[in-house]
Amino acid sequence: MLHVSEDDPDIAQLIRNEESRIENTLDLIAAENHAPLSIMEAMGSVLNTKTIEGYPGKRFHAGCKYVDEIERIAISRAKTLFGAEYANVQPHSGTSANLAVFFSVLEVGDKVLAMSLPHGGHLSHGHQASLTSRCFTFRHYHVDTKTELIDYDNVRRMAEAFRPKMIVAGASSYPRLIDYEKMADIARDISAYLFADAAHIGGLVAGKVIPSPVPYCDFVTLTCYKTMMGGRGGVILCKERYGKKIDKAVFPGCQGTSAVNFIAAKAVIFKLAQEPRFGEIQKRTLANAVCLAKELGTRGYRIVTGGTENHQVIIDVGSKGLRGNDAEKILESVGIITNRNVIPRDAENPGTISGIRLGTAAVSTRGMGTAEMKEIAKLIDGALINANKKKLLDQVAQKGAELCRKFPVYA
Ligand code: DSN
Repeated sequence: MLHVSEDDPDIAQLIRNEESRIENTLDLIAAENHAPLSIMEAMGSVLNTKTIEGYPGKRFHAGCKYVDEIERIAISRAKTLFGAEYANVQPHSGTSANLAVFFSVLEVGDKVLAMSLPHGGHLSHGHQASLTSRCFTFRHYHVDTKTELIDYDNVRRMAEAFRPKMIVAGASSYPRLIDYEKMADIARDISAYLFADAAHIGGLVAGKVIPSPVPYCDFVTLTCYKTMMGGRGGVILCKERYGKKIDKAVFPGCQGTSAVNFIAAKAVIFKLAQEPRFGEIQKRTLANAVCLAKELGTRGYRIVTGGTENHQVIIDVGSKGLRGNDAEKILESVGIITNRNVIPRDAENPGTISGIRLGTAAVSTRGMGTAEMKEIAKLIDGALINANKKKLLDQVAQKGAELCRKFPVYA
C-alpha cells in the first residue's frame, strides 16, 4: 500500500477500510471467500500490464515468453485438478465463461433449457435481463414446489417437448447436489449438449467433497473466487473435441486480451488445491453449512429444501415475518454479511424477496468450525428477532466482532 498511499491517499484509505471491514465482519456471502496472500501477490504483480491476445505460442504481441509458460501451467493444473480433457483459463468471469460456452457450439436463436432464476439459476442462463436471452431461445425448468428440489422427470418432459440444443445444469442459489448423471441421460436422449455451471461449487469439487460434473458434461464452467478460494476469474473445462471451438469463442469471440495476473492466480490456487489443507477447508465448509442449517432450523427458520449438501444455506426469512431485504440490512448492521435472495415461492409474486442466502466458505477458510456455526446461528437469530432493540443489537455485534478477532483472516 506504500505507493497507493503516496499517489492516491483517498483510495489507499478506502482500501484500508475495506481490509478492516473484512477482518471485523463475518462474511456469509455464498459467492465470496478469503483468498490466500499468494493469490493477492500474483494478482497485484507486473503481470497486470501484459497484453496477451491469442493462446500460448500463438500470440498477437511479442514478449510472451514467461506469460505463455504461466498460462500453460494454469491449463495443465486445471486439467489435472478436475480430471478434464481440456481447459481454457482466460475467461474474465463466470458470465464470460458461460457466454463463451453458449457461443462455442450454438447458433444465434438456438434453444437452451436452463434453471429458472428464482428457482436457483443464474442471470447468464437466459434471464430476460441478460444478453443471453436476446441471443438464444431459453426455456426454464423449475424446482418442485413442495420439496424445492429439481424435478428431473419434469426436466425430461420439458426437454423432450422443447428439444433444446443445450441443457444447463447448475445454479447460483441451490443448496443441493445436482444429479449430473440424470441430466446427462436426458441430454443424451435428445442429442443435446450438457453444460454444468459449477461456479459456486468448484472448490468443493476440487476438494473432492461433492461429486464432480466433469465426467458427465460436455462443458463445465467455474469461477475461482467462491468456494475455489482463488481470486477473480473464470475457467472452462470441456471435452477435448470442443477445445478449438471454446478457444475461439473466448478469444476473439467474447473477449479481447485476457488478464495474465488472473491466470497466474488461477495457476497458484490450482496448485494449492492439490494440498491437504485445501481439502480440509472444503470439508469444513460443507460440515459448517450442514450445522448452520440445522441450528437455524432449530430456531424456527424455514430452510429452503430443508437443508444443504453444499456451502449454501438459504433461509426463508418470510417464515419469521421478514423480507430478505430487511434481514440483509439488519444483519449487516451487526457485522454479519449476507445477501437477500429470491426463493422458489417468490416466483409467484414477482418483486418479492423472501430469502437470504448464506455461505460458509469464507468463515471456514478463516478457520471456524461447527462450534462457531452454532454461535453464528445464535447471533443471526439474536439480530433478526431484536431488530428494533439497539442495545441487544449492539451485544450481537460485539459477540460477532469477538469471533472475528479469534479467527483473523490475514493478520
Ligand atoms: N453469481 C453471483 C452470486 O452467486 O452471488 C456472483 O458471483
